[in-house]
Amino acid sequence: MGLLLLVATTAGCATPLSTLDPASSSTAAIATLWWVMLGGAAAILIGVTAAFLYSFKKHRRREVPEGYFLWGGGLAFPAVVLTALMAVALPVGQALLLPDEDDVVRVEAIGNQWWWAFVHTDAPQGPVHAAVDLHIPAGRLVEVTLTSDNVIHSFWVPRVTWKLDVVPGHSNRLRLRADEPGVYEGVCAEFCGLHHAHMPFRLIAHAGDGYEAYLADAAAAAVDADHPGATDFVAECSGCHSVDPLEPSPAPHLHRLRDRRLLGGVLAYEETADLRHWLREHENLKPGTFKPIHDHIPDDQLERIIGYLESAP
Ligand code: HEC
Ligand SMILES: [Cu+2]
Repeated sequence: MGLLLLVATTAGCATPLSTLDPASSSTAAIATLWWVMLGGAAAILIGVTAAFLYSFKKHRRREVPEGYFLWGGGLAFPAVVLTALMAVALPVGQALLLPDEDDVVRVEAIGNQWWWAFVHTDAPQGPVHAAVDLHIPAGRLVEVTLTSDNVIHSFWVPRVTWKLDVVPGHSNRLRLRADEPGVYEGVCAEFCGLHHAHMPFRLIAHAGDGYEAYLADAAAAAVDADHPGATDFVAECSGCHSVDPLEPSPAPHLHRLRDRRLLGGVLAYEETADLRHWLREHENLKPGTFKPIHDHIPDDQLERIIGYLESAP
């Protein structure tokens, strides 16, 4: 019965944010610890419930001496349980800190209100900037340096790594490794204001030399400067957004915008109409961000900008 209940409640656990569907050695260790704790807790629950029910029995053979409760229930029992738990948990904690290796890929993650910026600091052509999607090679050690210049965020990709706070004025370092190529969902795990829940990101782990190709592409992909929307973009948007991956951008980088699954972390981006909808309605879709309302931009100019952004390689 208990087993049935367990199966029923955990059957839905293979979701994109599930800690019970690990895709790395460190998250596998966390999942194991979780199962051990669940098993232990279930065993204790059964034991305590049985003792409780036994206490209702009318003709018990003898009274349980008080000392049993004090020394047994109060000291011996927790000592055994906590010692056992620690024996399991300590090695898990150790396993989370992946050892340093020579072959390490270094990236920076910057928490913003309310989106993530990423910098590939050791790209051959100089730092490559990106937003929302963090590309990495699968199977290799990645060291993420976490910083913020606003409030505290927390970087968490539940299937691949434990979470680590992103603290203003301080850099934290998190080592991670995705065992298999794939797209892994990430979230902010520390309340950071109004849109804390609206700053999802993706960890995209490439097979083979896909990561090197991504970096090379970023260098090669100069924006179509002849597009009629280019000057409009410069006039209205480039004060905050860049489309050149080789330069930093104070607001989300808009290079490869077409690859985004969501706009602003809130609106599904499937077709051009969605981008138009976001640019006209973002104050309703995600109120109170640091993005200005674009009401002063006439439709034809906005269309040119949209064409330019979607034309960018
Ligand atoms: C004053 C700075 C500023 C200007 C100017 C500005 N934006 Fe933004 N924009 C932002 C900020 C900040 C965000 C992130 C909002 C958030 O999600 O919290 C953003 C988000 C976006 C996004 C969503 C990006 C993503 O990662 O989902 C798009 C697309 C965008 N802006 C396009 C434009 C266009 C096109 C223009 C010019 C018409 C423009 N922006 C002008 C600040 C600006
Ligand atoms: Cu946050």
